[in-house]
Amino acid sequence: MVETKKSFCRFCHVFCGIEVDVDVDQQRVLAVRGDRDNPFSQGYTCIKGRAVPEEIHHPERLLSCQKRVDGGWTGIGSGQALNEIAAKLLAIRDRHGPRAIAAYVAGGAGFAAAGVPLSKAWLTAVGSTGFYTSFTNDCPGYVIAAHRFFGTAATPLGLYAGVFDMAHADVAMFIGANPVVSHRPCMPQSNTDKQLRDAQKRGMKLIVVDPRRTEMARRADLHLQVKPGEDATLLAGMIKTIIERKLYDQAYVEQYVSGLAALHAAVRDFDLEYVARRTLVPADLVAEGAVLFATAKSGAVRDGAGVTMARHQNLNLQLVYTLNALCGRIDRKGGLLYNPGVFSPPFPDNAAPVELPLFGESTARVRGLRGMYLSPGHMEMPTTTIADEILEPGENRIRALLVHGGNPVATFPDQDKTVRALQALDLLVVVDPFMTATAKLAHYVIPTKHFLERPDTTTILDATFPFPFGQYTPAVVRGPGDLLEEWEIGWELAQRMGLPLNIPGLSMERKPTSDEVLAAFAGFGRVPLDEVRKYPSGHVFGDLVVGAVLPHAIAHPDKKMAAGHPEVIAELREVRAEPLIDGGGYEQGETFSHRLIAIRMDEVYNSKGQNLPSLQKKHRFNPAYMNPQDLQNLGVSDGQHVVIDSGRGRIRAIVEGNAGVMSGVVAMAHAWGGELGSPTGRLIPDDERYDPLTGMALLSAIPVNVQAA
Ligand SMILES: Nc1nc2c(c(=O)[nH]1)N[C@H]1C(S)=C(S)[C@@H](COP(=O)(O)OP(=O)(O)OC[C@H]3O[C@@H](n4cnc5c(=O)[nH]c(N)nc54)[C@H](O)[C@@H]3O)O[C@H]1N2
Ligand SMILES: Nc1nc2c(c(=O)[nH]1)N[C@H]1C(S)=C(S)[C@@H](COP(=O)(O)OP(=O)(O)OC[C@H]3O[C@@H](n4cnc5c(=O)[nH]c(N)nc54)[C@H](O)[C@@H]3O)O[C@H]1N2
Ligand code: SF4
Ligand SMILES: [Mo]
Repeated sequence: MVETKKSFCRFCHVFCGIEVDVDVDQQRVLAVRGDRDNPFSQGYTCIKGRAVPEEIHHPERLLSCQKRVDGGWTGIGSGQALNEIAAKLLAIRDRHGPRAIAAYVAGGAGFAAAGVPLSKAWLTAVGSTGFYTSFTNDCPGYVIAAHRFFGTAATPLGLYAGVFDMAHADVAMFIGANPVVSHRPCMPQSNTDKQLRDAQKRGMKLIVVDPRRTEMARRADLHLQVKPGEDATLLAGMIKTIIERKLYDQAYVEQYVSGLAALHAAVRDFDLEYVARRTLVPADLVAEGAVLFATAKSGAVRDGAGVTMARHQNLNLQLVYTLNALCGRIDRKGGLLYNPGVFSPPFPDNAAPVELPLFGESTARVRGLRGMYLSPGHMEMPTTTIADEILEPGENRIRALLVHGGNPVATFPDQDKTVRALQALDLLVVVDPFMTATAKLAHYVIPTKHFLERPDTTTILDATFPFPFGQYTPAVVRGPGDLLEEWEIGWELAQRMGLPLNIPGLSMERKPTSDEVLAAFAGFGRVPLDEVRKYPSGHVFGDLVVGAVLPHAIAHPDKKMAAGHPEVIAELREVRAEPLIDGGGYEQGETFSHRLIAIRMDEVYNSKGQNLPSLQKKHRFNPAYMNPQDLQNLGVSDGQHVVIDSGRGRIRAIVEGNAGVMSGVVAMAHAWGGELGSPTGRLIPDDERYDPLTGMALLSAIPVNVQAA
């Protein structure tokens, strides 16, 4: 018998509403399609979501825990695996102390409401601060920029400075973000293409800043094809134009923004001829972009990986916040708004924000890096230091690592070092449904239930939806064997190690049900979980709020957003003092031919999806997209190999000509390699060209030389 059940997709961070056809006798998922009754995604799914039946019933999906014995794998029960792991962890802690145990928790665990918090709570109970996530390998610059600009990273607007109220915007500018493919949060994230088209039909102007003429750039009113890594210069030029032509919102700035004079002094030298020579965007287009953005009645700039991963990433984000603030777009209709959420605790009227130190008390043993606070009580250590923290001898060396829903071999910089480090561990436990490149190095691999096999809520994305939206889903099918859910990893390890978890509403006396765990995490919200459960397709519980956070939610004593923060001014001057270099290099004497930029592919999510047949139809590898003229100069054509060399690593890649990629640029997705594709992580060192505050590696706009293979 076939039944159709409502749920939401958790293949990626978007959570589109889905209808799932299930053969209830066989407990098989037959098809997944968009749920038109879901008010958030309105029937939209992408090709990855529709491929979920292939993922859940994949022949290579692990259906039992795997233990490495004599170089091979033996299937064991999950209870047995956890017993053995807990005993080993206790022994390591007794011998070497709690910091010898660390956890890297990433996307695979992150899309379950209680996955990350339970693993974090377990590690805290262990007594270790060695908590790492993909965030510090992706966009830690937000924490720095928010701290400088708002005075706290715990702003009620969140690190993205609010949700884009695009439905009421007259202009949208995307810099280094490609939400049509990536569905980046707060942009808005589901059905982005249609929402953009609808807004454009209504008259909204679209500006895209990207070294590639992406599909979105092609239908933009203005495409600024910037040289990768030069965004700070471009933004400085736009800000200079807006200040000097007095196009900013003077009343708003007077009331809510400080440091305008210092900012102006720092951008004064970015005259548009200089900006054009450096960014390769013609001066008149830089001015046109500034005028178009500033003179619209409402709108926002949204940023993405192109600026959070390239050079001057903290400054880039600060300048994006600044551009929004100068034009009066934060906390204003059609701009960036506060989403009170559904499962989040409400931010009371006129409340002061939570003060939050930037750095935590815990330090890395390398490069002088420190833990950062993302929110109160939540500190993360820089992920780019994990490999060294394992390899460096001495006290507090990491000896046991839990990798929960992540794939370090595919996604960390310096792949060789990452592999060496993982091999040097006394205990590597990988929680993953597949035998990934990382899992292959583990002592234990613990597969978990598929997302359609567990109940869940939209709690983790609460404040990123385009309106306060909430959904609960029951499990759609039963999971096979004795597989655990994401939250059970932390709970079971804590229980076996005799450690209490500090989570209000959860006791260690009796194992809670999944629904009880979900209720505990929803318990502080504006809307009770039982209310949310009444709506199988999810529900919108009110609107985004205009005028909710300014000025009281700014933590600076003057209650103003700091556009002239001294560290920002200093970095702007540094940028201005940098030499103008032709080609890919940054420094005098560097002779790199290209810059390699990070892009996302439609058909995969980082390393996920590469093994699904319908997604493999598009590509079985990650092409190196290059301008056809560049390919001709190299004497190679589509499908042929090039060698890409960063000076620190080299990879072979298969080229594909694309006239939309600007000359001098190689565009590639990451997380490929092994049997399929080219691992760009091999080109990227973790100890050179990294951000000195966050340790973030240079993941985009990387100087490289390209040659025919
Ligand atoms: N389909 C799919 N979706 C994904 C993912 C995936 O792998 N596949 N990954 C997810 C993850 S983990 C993340 S963090 C998000 C990222 O989501 P986004 O932030 O939207 O990132 P991208 O889609 O890579 O778009 C970044 C754009 O920046 C451009 N770019 C690169 N370097 C520069 C630069 O120096 N300057 C400027 N101005 N632009 C530059 C690229 O050409 C690209 O078009 O996507 C998420 N969504
Ligand atoms: N060179 C380079 N490196 C990069 C980037 C780049 O652009 N260039 N981007 C960076 C960014 S933005 C990010 S976010 C990181 C991503 O880094 P990671 O999050 O480490 O990478 P993913 O490939 O998303 O890993 C997800 C893992 O979760 C597993 N998984 C899938 N479903 C489940 C589940 O239900 N439960 C569990 N437990 N696991 C599951 C998948 O099999 C996969 O192994 O990579 C970063 N690295
Ligand atoms: S964008 Fe695609 S993969 Fe992500 S939640 Fe929606 S349907 Fe699933
Ligand atoms: Mo990411």
